Amino acid sequence: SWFTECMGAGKPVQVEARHCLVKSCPVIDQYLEPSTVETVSQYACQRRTTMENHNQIFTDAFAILAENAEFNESEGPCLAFMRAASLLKSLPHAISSSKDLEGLPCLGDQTKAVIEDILEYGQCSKVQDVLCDDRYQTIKLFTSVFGVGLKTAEKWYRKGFHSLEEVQADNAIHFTKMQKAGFLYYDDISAAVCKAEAQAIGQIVEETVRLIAPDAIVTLTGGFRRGKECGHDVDFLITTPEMGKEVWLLNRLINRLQNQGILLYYDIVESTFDKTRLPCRKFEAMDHFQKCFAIIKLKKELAAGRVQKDWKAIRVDFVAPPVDNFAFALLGWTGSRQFERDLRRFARHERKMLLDNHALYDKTKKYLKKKTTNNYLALNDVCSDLSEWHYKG
Ligand code: DCT
Ligand code: MG
Repeated sequence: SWFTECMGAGKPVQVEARHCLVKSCPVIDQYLEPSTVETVSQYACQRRTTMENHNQIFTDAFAILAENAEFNESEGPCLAFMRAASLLKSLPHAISSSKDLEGLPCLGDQTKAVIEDILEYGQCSKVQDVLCDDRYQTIKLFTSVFGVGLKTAEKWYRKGFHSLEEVQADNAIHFTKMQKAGFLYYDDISAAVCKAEAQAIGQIVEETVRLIAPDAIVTLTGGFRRGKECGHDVDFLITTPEMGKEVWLLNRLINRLQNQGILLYYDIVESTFDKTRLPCRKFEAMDHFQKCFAIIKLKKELAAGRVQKDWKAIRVDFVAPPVDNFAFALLGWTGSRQFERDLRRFARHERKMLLDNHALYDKTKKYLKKKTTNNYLALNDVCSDLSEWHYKG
């Protein structure tokens, strides 16, 4: 009944219950095109996804297979598993038989076989094989160190190392400043950051920024903005109403945190923001804003769980976009990865536009939309149905 209600009277639509997403919401429905309500969209940005995952048994399996494919640099399979996981997370019910998969997008033979295995045996042998795989286990361990990417992890694995102790004991390895911090604070930063800890860090950042620039904008982003209960870091966007002052603000913030004695590590990545070289066409390319990857001390009283020392080390990312690009930076840094990927794909294929963390570009007009207001309008067009529910979900 909710479906006919939102489709309007006199327009009966036949759709099977298993393909409906969530209950009608007037705020959302006015933006949704009939086709997106009728079927499950292939785009994550067109699917209502809440924090309630009814298919965790499958999505956990896909996460492992995707990670393993990433470690093997098998881009196609990695993407396929991530897409399948994202799709299953949006379903308002648990998959209980292979019949439930009929008509769903983003599922190929391989992903369906995984689901069928789990339905039949409670687990998937492919996933079990990955979990027992020496290379997977070791690469996972090595890449869990802050500052260690796939290339470095592979190098260490090829040297025959299997533990962090073995790696650290090798005098021939030169560790970057980031990796040294990664090893030093490994126990703390490999533990999840919970919402209360993120909020406590947010308060410190907010208060410190206010002392520097009372009119500055500080926004918690990343997984915590999506409502996640825990994450691996805390992400912030900071900017000033005055264009160009944001870099100064970020530098001052870092100085102040350092003076407070709570900055354990920081790495400022200078802005390479060059409007003449936009749009950035590389799909997963990072943006060009000034940013800082940091590790901050959070007092024991504010940290969740058992902490041996007086403080817990927390990974924090700061990004400082110019205020004109703030909306796009916020959209890009809110995530999830799959949501961002699909939002860009949707903009490109369905709206003939290019979206990145800096702006939205109209491909048909072949120029960068100059006025920020235009960008905001265009952005609204692409993801009008997004702000109201995705981030609140
Ligand atoms: N992001 C992206 N593409 C990537 C990496 C990141 O679009 N390849 C965006 C989406 C999320 C945001 O940046 C912040 O990144 P993370 O902190 O890595 O992600 P998260 O969703 O906040 O996850 P976590 O809770 O583990 O921190
Ligand atoms: Mg994060």
